[in-house]
Amino acid sequence: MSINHTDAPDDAASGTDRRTFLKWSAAVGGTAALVPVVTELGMPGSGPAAAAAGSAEEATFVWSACTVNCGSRCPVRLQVEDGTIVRVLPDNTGTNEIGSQQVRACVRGRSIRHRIYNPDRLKKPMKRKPGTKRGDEEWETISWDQALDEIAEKMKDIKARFGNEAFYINYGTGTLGSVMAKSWPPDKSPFARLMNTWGGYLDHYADYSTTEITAAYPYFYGTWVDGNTFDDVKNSELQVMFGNNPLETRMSGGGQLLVSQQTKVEHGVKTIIVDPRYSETAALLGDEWVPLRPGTDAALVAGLLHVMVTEDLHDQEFLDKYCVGFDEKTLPEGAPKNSSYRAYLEGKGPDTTEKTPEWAADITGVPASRIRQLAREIAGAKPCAITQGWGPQRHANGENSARAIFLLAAATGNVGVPGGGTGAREGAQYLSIAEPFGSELINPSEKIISVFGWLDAIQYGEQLDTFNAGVLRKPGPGIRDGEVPVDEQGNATNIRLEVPIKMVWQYSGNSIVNQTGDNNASIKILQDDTMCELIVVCDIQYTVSARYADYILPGTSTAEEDDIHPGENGGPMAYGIISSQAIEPLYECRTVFDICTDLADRLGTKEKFTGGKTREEWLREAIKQSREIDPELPDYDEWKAMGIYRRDMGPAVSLADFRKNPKANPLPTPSGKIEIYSDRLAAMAEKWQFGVFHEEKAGDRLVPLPEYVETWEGPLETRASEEYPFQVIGHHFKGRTHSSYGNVDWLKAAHHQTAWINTLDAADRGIDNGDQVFVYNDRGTIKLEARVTERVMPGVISVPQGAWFDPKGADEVEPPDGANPDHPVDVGGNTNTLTSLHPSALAKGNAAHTVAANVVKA
Ligand SMILES: Nc1nc2c(c(=O)[nH]1)N[C@H]1C(S)=C(S)[C@@H](COP(=O)(O)OP(=O)(O)OC[C@H]3O[C@@H](n4cnc5c(=O)[nH]c(N)nc54)[C@H](O)[C@@H]3O)O[C@H]1N2
Ligand SMILES: Nc1nc2c(c(=O)[nH]1)N[C@H]1C(S)=C(S)[C@@H](COP(=O)(O)OP(=O)(O)OC[C@H]3O[C@@H](n4cnc5c(=O)[nH]c(N)nc54)[C@H](O)[C@@H]3O)O[C@H]1N2
Ligand code: SF4
Ligand SMILES: [Mo]
Repeated sequence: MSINHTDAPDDAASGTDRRTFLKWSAAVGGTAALVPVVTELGMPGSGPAAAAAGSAEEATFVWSACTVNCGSRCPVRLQVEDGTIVRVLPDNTGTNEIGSQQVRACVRGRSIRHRIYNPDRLKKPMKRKPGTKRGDEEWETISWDQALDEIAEKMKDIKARFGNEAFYINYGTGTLGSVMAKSWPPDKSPFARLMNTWGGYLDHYADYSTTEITAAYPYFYGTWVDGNTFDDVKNSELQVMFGNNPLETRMSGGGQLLVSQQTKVEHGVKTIIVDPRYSETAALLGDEWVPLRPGTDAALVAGLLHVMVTEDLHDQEFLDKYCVGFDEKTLPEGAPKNSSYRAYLEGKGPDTTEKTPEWAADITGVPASRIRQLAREIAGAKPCAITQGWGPQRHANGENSARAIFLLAAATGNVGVPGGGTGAREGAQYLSIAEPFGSELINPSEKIISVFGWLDAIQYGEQLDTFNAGVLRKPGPGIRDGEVPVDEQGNATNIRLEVPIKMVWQYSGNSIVNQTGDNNASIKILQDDTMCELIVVCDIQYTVSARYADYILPGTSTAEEDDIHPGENGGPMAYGIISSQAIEPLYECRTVFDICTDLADRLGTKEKFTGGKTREEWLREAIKQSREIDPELPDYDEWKAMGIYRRDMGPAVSLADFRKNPKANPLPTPSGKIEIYSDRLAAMAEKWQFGVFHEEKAGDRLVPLPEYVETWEGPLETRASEEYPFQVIGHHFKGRTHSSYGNVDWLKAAHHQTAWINTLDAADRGIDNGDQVFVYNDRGTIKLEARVTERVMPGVISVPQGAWFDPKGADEVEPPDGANPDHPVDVGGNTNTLTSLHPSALAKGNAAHTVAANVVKA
């Protein structure tokens, strides 16, 4: 077998001997500096020549990968000495050219050794001590046999009393970049396969990244569509990015960071960033920054289109031919008079307000003169690349922000042409990698809940239905992701849950507490173990979520197993990585495949679960099946020896076929066209119920147009509030991938957790850069360092999301005057101590960037 590492143990499966155990203990016990660290600055040669020539050097390294969910995917070369990883090096193959680019790991991947050998690594199975509460953190260390016996018994009992839809796989993306260790999508994960052998489970739709936009898509484009790839911006006259920050959120050297930046360097296309924050992308790619209040993109778009329509700068021909509902004449049959977008702009709609630039300026904070200038510039640039990141949609009105930005691309005729785009996030090319292990067995349960609805499903179970909580049917023939099913007359149909969630399985995710929303409220729901009876966390670190588990199962990291990793977001370059096991599993850690196999054994479905294959045989089967679809792919052994395989597939222009011939290539909307006015949303608005599980608030309504909807804790509410006058957003941050890498010493030292606050706001409150501040609202209080900066607009605070929740009682840290004294102070500075469990209107999604709060000096 031609694998390229000589140091990986031959007896990898045989467990831990005492000698290597001691070495690991030294490496993780806060004494990592004892491990020889070779300087990583003098990088060995790069490029294809070095790769071909450097076989002696190569033999020292094992190809592994960073699999966390940062929207990129990187190979790392691990130098292993005597069973220990001593050094981490990035990809040294590929070139500097877009299309064959070197996929260099970012600062996080380069510090992966500190995550693998972290003092927080889980070592043995643990059980919550009887008589203690979830979160008390009193544990008994138990054997694997005891853990799996007890979990299996409890599962059988829950199944007997409630059936299979009482089992839920919680959101978790820590290993979404793998095939056999896959944590997302949940239906392709090993525990899903196990549940599919045993009667199924309750699944969820969408994800915490994109809930609102996922629900918006069916009602605009009919289905998910990407934007054009970033390299296609070379064909643009202008690039406008709404809340899109690839330089921080796609940080692989082979990812969109490289593609967007290199395209800018080579072609110099003017780039405008619309973001409340002067992001890394604004700093390094942008020529101009347009700061706006969070959650107001739809108002800005209305102001821009008002100017364009008034000055006849928009693309009326495109709207007439390809779209429904911009004008009265293209409204669907039965739509009320004055329900078109034009009527909305002109103030003829129900709100009777003209959407002048002055109107938009008041809401967005962007001056009217700037809106006029921007409208003329965007309309005059033929073509213009308009993209959005997912910050604008992770809001209480995010479905509408997403549709509004799509609309801007459509109304300027930029959809489906080179240099243009759909207004969605940039696209990328992918290899087709088959995943037979994850996709072969089907979940018999048809019902799915919103990814954010699981805490409601624990509390209210059988009361949840389509209209009050967004319970949907699994996508399949005729049902698109995120879409409400309709009957033969086209009316939305209602689906109801039958039982509450009784078991939560959390694998490779930190979304029990920390990543979901409202930490204090979530904990309260979870601490009542008569509701959710069983919580099992399988991870590699003792995470915040693990604190609230009943059983903790220590898993293996990517370095401790072989796997396949489909590449992500390489722009025109598709790629994939096959990683090799570099070290033996640490402590008593086991692969999730082995864990689920032994659990399946106890549930009587082992044969079905393994399908008669070992983990490695499944990996080989995946590549074998992939090669049946795409014979050019290397075979398993060849690929494993190379580590990374790449292919230049060229730029992608989204919806080019539709643009060329809309009759032959209709969109999957009922009209076959782009639906600016959605009659399905109009019909659903009549049936949708609010206020059943969460108090009804401003913004709880469905609207057929992509209009601006003012919401709870939106810009107008905060502006008028003395109690909570700030809008708090939580950007994705280079110091972590969510909470992953959040416990790495190097990264914590390099990237402090800070609250960004504008210089003027700070001066008003006597806050200096580096001061400790409290940020609080009625749901919670965080304490962290202030970063006083002009890089965030006044009235907005940005706290990087994903920090580890670290609550301290009043005896340790006294909360500030005005804060809710019932809550502890989170000195970790986790954004979800402040966010709400109130879902967005259509998606029932996490409105993570919609938060009102106050800030005071500590
Ligand atoms: N306030 C706020 N909240 C948010 C967001 C926001 O913008 N604001 N963003 C949301 C988004 S977009 C997302 S995607 C979610 C992400 O939420 P999660 O998917 O929960 O992400 P992580 O916190 O990274 O959790 C990943 C877990 O995987 C584990 N892991 C990492 N590597 C390995 C491995 O090799 N093996 C195993 N077995 N486990 C591993 C890590 O230890 C970690 O506990 O957060 C959401 N939460
Ligand atoms: N380094 C790093 N990279 C990551 C992640 C990470 O945790 N760390 N997470 C990954 C994951 S899972 C995801 S889903 C993506 C997330 O990618 P995004 O969702 O695009 O990231 P965010 O930081 O939430 O938002 C992007 C930008 O939108 C801005 N923004 C917030 N609200 C608004 C608004 O209302 N309007 C406008 N115009 N802008 C707004 C923010 O200031 C931010 O600069 O990132 C991925 N990449
Ligand atoms: S965090 Fe993302 S960009 Fe950084 S090394 Fe890992 S996969 Fe690559
Ligand atoms: Mo995400």
